[in-house]
Amino acid sequence: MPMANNVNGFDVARIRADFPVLARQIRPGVPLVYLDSTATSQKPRAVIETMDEFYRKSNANIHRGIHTLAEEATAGYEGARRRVAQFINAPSARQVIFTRNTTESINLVAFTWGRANLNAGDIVILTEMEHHSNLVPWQMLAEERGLRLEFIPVREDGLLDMDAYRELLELEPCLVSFTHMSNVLGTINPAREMIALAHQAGALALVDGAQSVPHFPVDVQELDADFLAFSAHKMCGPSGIGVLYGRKELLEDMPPFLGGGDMIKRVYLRSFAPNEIPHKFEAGTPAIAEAVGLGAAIDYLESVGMQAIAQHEHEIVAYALERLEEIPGVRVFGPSAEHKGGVASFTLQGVHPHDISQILDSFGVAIRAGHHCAMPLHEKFGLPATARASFYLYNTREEIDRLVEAIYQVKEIFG
Ligand code: C6P
Repeated sequence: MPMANNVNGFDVARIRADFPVLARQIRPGVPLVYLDSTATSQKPRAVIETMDEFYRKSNANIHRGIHTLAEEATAGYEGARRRVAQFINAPSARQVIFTRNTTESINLVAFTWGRANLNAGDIVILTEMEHHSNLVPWQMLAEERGLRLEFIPVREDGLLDMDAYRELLELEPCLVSFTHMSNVLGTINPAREMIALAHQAGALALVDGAQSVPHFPVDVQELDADFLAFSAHKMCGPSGIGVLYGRKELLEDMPPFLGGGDMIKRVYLRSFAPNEIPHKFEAGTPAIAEAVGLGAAIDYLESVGMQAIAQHEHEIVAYALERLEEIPGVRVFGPSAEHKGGVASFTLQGVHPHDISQILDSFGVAIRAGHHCAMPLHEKFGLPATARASFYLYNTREEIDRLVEAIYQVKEIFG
């Protein structure tokens, strides 16, 4: 088992030993420096082995069979749901819906709650720093329903303009949907305050937790969130499974999303009666082994301690900003480390981010380059793309040093 839940005793070497891929050499003598956890995290042995064991011992479909394997698979799947509920402090596991990912969770809200509740002229507030998955579903619904979308501006320093938000709330929106943490700027938005303000204005609040739930403690009751969406693959779990948390009354009133098996109570030739939550929103055979893997990922993260992870990432990003900013020609985007999670997006004068990424890869350093599915945000900063290094519990100061050395090599190659 990994280390103790103790900020001061954070033993990154021991954590790294839990992640087989981190021992990889990209080429002989060139060890991997994985700085792309915002795209997807690496997986600890505990998750890989739990899923392997599920397939070796208990694989069966859920909710359907009465044989031992079906009962074990169902217990694993529903146990994972309870584990997720505890992790985000949901009042009930019934409020945890398994989806494919954050994107599907947000689409589910837009196309069930949104279609049932929003009409021409209704206002949805988003922010300028949203990932496309919290923009496009609302644009699609706006087109269908004649909604009005408004955007909280991002200030030059990478923080949201809260005065502008207060003014937008005077328009009496129906929903405020925003990212808890930007995948480009790293900005951690004041979710609790934003939700309280939304509620005071009579609006519901959806939190895109794709980058928050994996990195620091998130408590849906403390936040008073109406909806929270996140993905397992960014939190040491497998791809193919995500979560939508919702307030019970809202979920109960919402129509189903997809139709098919498991989401029904009764089916007639011309009609059906939907199942109770959460099954109402889980049509067809779900990602069973992946749910079990997500449960193992949560066990792993909690054994390290979410607070300790947040503290470690804070130290790593502060060091990264300090080192990157000392490189002539490098410009780092987003707020100071105090308001930021483990993301450092930057440009290097005269070099396209794709070239940076490609050259860094030859030194074993994996970063992402592009618009990171946040084109409007890049446009706002007048950039087609940025290079992005992102950090998680397994990253070290030495890896930041390797990143910086590799950037100096890029500078040398480009003269
Ligand atoms: N951002 C990145 O490299 P999915 O793809 O559904 O698991 O997550 C979508 C998503 C939603 N919101 C935020 C804030 C995100 O960062 C992401 C995923 C990855 O930045 C992949 S584009």
